Amino acid sequence: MQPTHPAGEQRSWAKATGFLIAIYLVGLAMIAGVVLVANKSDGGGGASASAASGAGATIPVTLTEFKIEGSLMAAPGPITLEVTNKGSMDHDLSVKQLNKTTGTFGTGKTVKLDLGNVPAGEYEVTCEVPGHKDAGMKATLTVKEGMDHSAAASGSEAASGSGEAGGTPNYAQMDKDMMDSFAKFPAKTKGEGNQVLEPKILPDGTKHFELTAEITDWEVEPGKTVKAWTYNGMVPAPRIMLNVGDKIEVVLHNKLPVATDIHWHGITVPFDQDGVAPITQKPIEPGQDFTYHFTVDKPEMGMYHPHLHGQMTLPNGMFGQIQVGPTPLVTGKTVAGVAIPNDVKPVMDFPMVLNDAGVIGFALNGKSFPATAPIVVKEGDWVTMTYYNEGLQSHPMHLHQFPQLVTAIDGIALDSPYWADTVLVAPGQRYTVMFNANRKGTWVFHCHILNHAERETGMFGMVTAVVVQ
Ligand SMILES: [Cu+2]
Repeated sequence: MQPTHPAGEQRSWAKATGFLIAIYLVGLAMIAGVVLVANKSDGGGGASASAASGAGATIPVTLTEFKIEGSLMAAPGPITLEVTNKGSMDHDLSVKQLNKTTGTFGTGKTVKLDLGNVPAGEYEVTCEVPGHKDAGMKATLTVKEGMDHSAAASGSEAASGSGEAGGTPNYAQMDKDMMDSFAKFPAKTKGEGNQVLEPKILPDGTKHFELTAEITDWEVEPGKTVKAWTYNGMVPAPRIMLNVGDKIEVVLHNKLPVATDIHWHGITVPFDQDGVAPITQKPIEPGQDFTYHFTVDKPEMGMYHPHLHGQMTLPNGMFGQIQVGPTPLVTGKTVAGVAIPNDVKPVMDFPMVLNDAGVIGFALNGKSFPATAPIVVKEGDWVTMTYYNEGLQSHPMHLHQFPQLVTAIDGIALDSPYWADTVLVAPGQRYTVMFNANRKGTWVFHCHILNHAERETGMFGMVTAVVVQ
């Protein structure tokens, strides 16, 4: 027997629920009211609270990676910016000349920024999260007699025509932009990261490496050159490839404007070489040199980067690969019914360094699609590769059609390797995989968090392809 509820009981339940929701909404409205009043009263810079009410412009502004969009023009008088973060990371909106900022806020949120009574003039509008302004998050607010922002076509870069700041997307334009973005791949680009760093061999056999930390121009994709924070002027930094038993020294020249250090992430080193200022060493001040020296005595897949100011320096480009011994490989084994031949000889062994923030933004090996390098092989070839996630987010890396055999995690070879078509790599992790490119075609290879790979103006960021000839 099924227990049944009389219809009347259900209705009263619905009524009660409706009542509770109503109370909840009233509560929310009250809280929102309090917040608005609080915002008005903390104006600080001489704007009168009453000026913000009544006539005056309210301009919708959208923040994304890395753009500020909106019709940034108005007549002199009270101006409020209604700022929405449509990006995938935290941003702020600041008008420094007016001493106003929203403060940092997260994805999906809208914050009202009351600029007060604004006289005629041009005002720079920026995101002050380190690196974001340089990456493109700046625009100009034009305040001029006779200006009406609602009548103006576009403020900064609403040129994509998608109506990001309100209105209907231009779908035909989106289709065209998408096709255009594919057509540009692979784009010719200046600068190549991950180049192997050759050591000088000292008389006692020590391998001597030199690294210079400095800010240099870096082309992330054609048309987007940023002030990257680099080792030896490249993103990712030079690869340091070692044999088990190597004794090494690495001299770091600090030409950055801040103190730094180098942490050998995933590499076994003595305490005073771990590169964690001020715990294991003194910070390396601007203009100073420091020499690390240690012996590597087992196979490891590591990466190196500053520990000091890591949240700024890593996203801006300071990361590289350091490897001891050969890349883990599985041969002569059957995994989930698939036999791996005894004589597998990968034609390619490459690092795929992931990044998602700072001036570099969403990128594979320091480049954003269409400037990412395709992996070009012949039908039947085996490939090994290792993901190094130096970013701030996890990335599910999806290779079309060719299952990836995960052979090692964080450089530790697995007793039970496994197949996956999407490999989730968290920040700080390294996943080593191998795959058999056994069918011809141009197979797409991308992060499957879709806004890391695509935006309304087409493909970008963490996308490349395996081209099998
Ligand atoms: Cu991603």
